[in-house]
Amino acid sequence: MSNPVSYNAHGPVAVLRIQNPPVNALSQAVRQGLSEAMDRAEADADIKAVVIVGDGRAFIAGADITEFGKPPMEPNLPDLCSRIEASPLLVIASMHGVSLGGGLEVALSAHYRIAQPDARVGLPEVHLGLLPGAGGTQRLPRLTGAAKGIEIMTSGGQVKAAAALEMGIIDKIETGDPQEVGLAYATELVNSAAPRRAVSELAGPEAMDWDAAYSGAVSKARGQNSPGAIVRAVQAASELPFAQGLARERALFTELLQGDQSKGMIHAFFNERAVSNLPELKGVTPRALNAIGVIGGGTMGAGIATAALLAKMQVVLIETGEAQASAARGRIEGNLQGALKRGKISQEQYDALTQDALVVAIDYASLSDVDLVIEAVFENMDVKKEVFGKLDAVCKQGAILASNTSYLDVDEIAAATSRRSDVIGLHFFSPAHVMKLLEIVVADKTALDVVATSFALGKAFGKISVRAGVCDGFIGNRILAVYRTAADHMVLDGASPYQIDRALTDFGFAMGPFAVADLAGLDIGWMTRKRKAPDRHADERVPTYIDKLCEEGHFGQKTGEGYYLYEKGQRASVPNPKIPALIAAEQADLRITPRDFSDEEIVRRYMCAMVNEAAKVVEEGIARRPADVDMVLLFGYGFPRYRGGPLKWADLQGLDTVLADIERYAQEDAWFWKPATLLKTLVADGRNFDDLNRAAGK
Ligand code: T1G
Repeated sequence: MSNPVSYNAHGPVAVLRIQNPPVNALSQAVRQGLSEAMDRAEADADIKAVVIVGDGRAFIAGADITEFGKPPMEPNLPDLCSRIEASPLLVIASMHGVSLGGGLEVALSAHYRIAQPDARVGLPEVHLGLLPGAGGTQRLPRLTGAAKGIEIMTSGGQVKAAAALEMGIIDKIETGDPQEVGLAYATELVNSAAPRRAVSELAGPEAMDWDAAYSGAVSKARGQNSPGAIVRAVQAASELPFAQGLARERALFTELLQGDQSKGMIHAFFNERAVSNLPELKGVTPRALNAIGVIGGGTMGAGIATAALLAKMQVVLIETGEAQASAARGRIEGNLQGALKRGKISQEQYDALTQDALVVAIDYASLSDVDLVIEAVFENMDVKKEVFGKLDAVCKQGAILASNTSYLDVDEIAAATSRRSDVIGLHFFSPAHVMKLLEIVVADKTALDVVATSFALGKAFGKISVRAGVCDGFIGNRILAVYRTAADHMVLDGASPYQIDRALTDFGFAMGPFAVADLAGLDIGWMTRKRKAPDRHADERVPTYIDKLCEEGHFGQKTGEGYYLYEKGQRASVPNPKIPALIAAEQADLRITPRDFSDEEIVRRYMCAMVNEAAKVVEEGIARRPADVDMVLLFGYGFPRYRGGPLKWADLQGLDTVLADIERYAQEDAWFWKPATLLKTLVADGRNFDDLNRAAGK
């Protein structure tokens, strides 16, 4: 392995250039290279200053996350930072692109920091379930003050150069080649006999009400540990001498690194990237994607059209009539107004998108030149087949025909066309221009370049795209149906929907299953139960108490009444007093004597049902890898990121304990709790889901 840190003396200034593509992560070789280069500079009497600069697109993106979980390798980053800071030479960091995590910590251990105007700095360790572990919690607040330092570290956000200059994180902004800019600054400092400025020698940050800050961070963190730990580390910076504060930081960092939450979040970090890297697509060229057709301008269609417009594509949206077309345009403009308000687009971009890029029509002939069409009409197979037949007739050769169906058989839809290899499923989640998840449903005959084009579309839309096979509900909705049923079974057996919702939000879900049902619309579950009724197995327990509410026309938030009552426009969660009686009536019909459930049992059953069905989804090849299921649940179903996803959670619990519980539950209900074969095989072999992820490769 060649040394990733080059050393070049320019008069009295030594340039240390890090070359570790793609983002100059601080691997062991980089750390060692920096340490040796500092030794070399200090051994040369002619050298008065050192410039540290990154090659390529970034200064340094942080510690090398691939090293986490492996035995630590010297030199460790905190010691390297202290070593750099202690140098008798002037040390200058010349920053460009991103300087994140350990990268900013290296820069903070320098004596001066200069940056390009478009450079960004940050300490995003909180997104990995960690805190800055190389002095960041001690040095940053010495420059920014405690409150600002806590805000930067608990948000994990990136700070633009101008703001960083304002806060004192950097000393100067200069446009130019980062190495030249760094050299010029170093020369200026040497010539002016500028003093060494060790940040660690600055006074600690001001005191504050640390317990209030701590509980504030904890309450916002929804169960994640690192924000609270960050506050305690900054408190140490304020109350202890630097060395002791550093030791406190190290202890807090080590505790987080050894905990499950950082394992879950690092799993999420790597797999949200890996999930779209399908080996079978290597070398496959996607088709052109300049103009997109959308069929249907309801919430989903308008959201998809918005996502395409924001991805700088031409959009032709088809509706059934002038009034519907006008309403669809209104929805899209409303979505874009939101993007305008959030600063994602400028006014002139808004005008260009709505006046030039978007065409809303009622004649399918307008689609004759689009590269790909996404159908987002009513979830009815006959309607979809009719639409695809018309698309097949008007779209150009090579145009891709995609359905946004959330559960219907894409093979059957494809069969309604003469171009089955050009048909695919693109399952967006509402609102389609906001939700990150896109399930790419690959049908039997779908061509590989159509799959590649769909992943290219997902990337252009900024989505986390996951490959799914064809089955009822694909990956996410199929698993949702099962863990939702587990919750319904617990209601019939005695747990209240409100206790279940609370137990699961305490576990880390954004919302519990009954609040989600109210949000999505109780009519959806009602229609699904009616649709599946003909195929229902005799042993299947299907609660029907909520259907009584649907028969009265109460569908949740959209009608103001569901499991909860919603004052006009409120999202208040006031339990609906009708529900307990409906449950009691069904329990009486089924001669069930309700029993108590602990929150722990509720979470355990809910998670075991999710893991069991997820294992079946992997076993059947509907999902390519266990990590793909994890990404679906994280990005489409509000699963807590710091748990990494249901199958990562199961690995961390121990698959043998999960299987043991499922087998115990199966004694009550053998049909619902039939253990997944894959789960039994993994336990028998002493393997886990991550072993399957590694075997499937990137
Ligand atoms: N370590 C290892 N690999 C990394 C990496 C890192 N820190 N950052 C990115 N990569 C890989 C990534 O997996 C992908 O690989 C490729 O680089 C391009 O990334 C002690 C403990 C820097 C803003 O959390 O936020 O320092 O998929 O696709 O969209 O206190 O990557 O190509 O094989 O994301 O242009 C703190 C994490 C670490 C920054 C670039 N730092 N990275 O985004 O490209 S912990 C971070 C990012 C730490 C110290 C603590 C982004 C990016 P592949 P990409 P991008």
